[in-house]
Amino acid sequence: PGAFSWEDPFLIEEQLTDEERMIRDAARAFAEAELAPRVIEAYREEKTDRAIFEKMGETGLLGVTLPEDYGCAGASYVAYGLVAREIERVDSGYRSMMSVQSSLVMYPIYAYGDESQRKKYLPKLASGEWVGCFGLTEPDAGSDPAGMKTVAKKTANGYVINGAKMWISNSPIADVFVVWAKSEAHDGKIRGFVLEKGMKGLSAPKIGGKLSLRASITGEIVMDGVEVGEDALLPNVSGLKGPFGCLNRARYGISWGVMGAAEDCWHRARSYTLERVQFGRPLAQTQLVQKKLADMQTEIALGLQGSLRVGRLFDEGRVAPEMISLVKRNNCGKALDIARVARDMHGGNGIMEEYHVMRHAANLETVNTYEGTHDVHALILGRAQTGLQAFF
Ligand code: TGC
Ligand code: FAD
Repeated sequence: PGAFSWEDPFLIEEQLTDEERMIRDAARAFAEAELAPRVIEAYREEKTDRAIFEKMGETGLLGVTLPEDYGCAGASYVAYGLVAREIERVDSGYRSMMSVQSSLVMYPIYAYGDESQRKKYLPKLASGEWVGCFGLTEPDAGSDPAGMKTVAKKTANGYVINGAKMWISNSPIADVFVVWAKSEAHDGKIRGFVLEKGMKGLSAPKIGGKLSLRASITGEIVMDGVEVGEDALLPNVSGLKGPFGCLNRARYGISWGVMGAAEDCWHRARSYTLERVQFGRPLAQTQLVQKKLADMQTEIALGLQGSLRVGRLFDEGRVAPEMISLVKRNNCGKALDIARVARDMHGGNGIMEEYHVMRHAANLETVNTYEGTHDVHALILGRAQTGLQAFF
């Protein structure tokens, strides 16, 4: 019989290439050295340090799937998932900073931009010198982004943009804003625009008071008659498939990321219950605790194997958006359950910051909601198997 590894039941490790393991190890070393030591304070004080982007850039963790010509690693989607898993093992907010920059800002500039836009933005975003954000959601258009009100009107030399975006990761510290608007000059179709910090009429106030994802700054984007040239338009995509093309990548990365947070909770719950003695025996020697640990192990092993399969299909050009909905939805929901149970298994200590599990649980509430809520992904999967759309 084969050997059983409790931490890696399906031997995921063996299914990775040498390059993927190398990138994963670099991400893990970075997360342990640079992120773990600062996370408790960053979360408590709601503090986002933009130097983290430069450090991520130095380590080669930004835009890992994009070509080396633009200062990126040219690595696989599996490698991208592994990076998300290592960073989110420390905190979902740090993974959020990385995935917005990589999938929601660099990817659309690469995939939908022209060569001069790629050359202008990608190297500085890859190095972390510039921070990017992605504006799709609005106060009145969340799950239904087709309902957005932001408009771009044609001017003699370009466009004037009016509107407001809500819940935008990184926006208060962003240099580059990828914003989606209905363009009157393109039959009211949704088009992407790249705005820059300092443009007249552009502001990005911080949203304070979040009880989740506190290490990642979130803000609005207010566009009050922002005038841009024709060169701000992303020329190569039109319609909702533009932002969704980016979201496919970010959602896929999240499916790996949340498994990292879940693994951290599982390992902490295991260590804690092995050490904590009640009724004369370690908590880990009770049937209820072992069932909880077995459930965590099972869901994480299945979740990682699913994401790996979707990653391989991504790299082969055979991924379907519904596959991504399946792993995003399931892994987020399972990670949230695991974090809540791990919190419970720590007893009173579970509410304390130094035990980390409550922070993960609070973060995962956001991750279960953004990039398509748990229920919205159920509706996408329901539509795909019944042919009936139940959104409205
Ligand atoms: P629907 O009619 O289904 O589609 C409209 C057009 O879009 C195309 N499309 C896709 N293309 C590529 N990939 C996908 N996943 C696609 N999904 C749809 C579709 O083919 C169609 O194209 P065309 O050319 O025929 O026009 O659109 P709908 O309006 O019925 O959509 C419904 C629904 C619910 C599926 C969709 O709107 C949805 O997924 N809503 C969730 C919204 C969302 O995910 N927002 C995310 C905001 S960004 C964010 O949260 C970042 S947080 C990041 C962080 O901090 O880490
Ligand atoms: P709503 O769409 O109003 O949904 C509320 C509830 O109704 C949910 O439970 C939902 O599942 C349910 N619901 C909605 N429609 C249906 C239906 N048809 N049938 C049944 N139930 C339904 N957006 C960006 O564009 N860029 C970002 O960088 C970004 N970062 C974010 C960071 C944070 C911290 C947060 C919290 C959000 C972020 N978002 C971002 C926004 C995020 O994508 C939205 O919050 C999300 O898409 C849900 O939209 P909503 O909040 O308007 O909720």
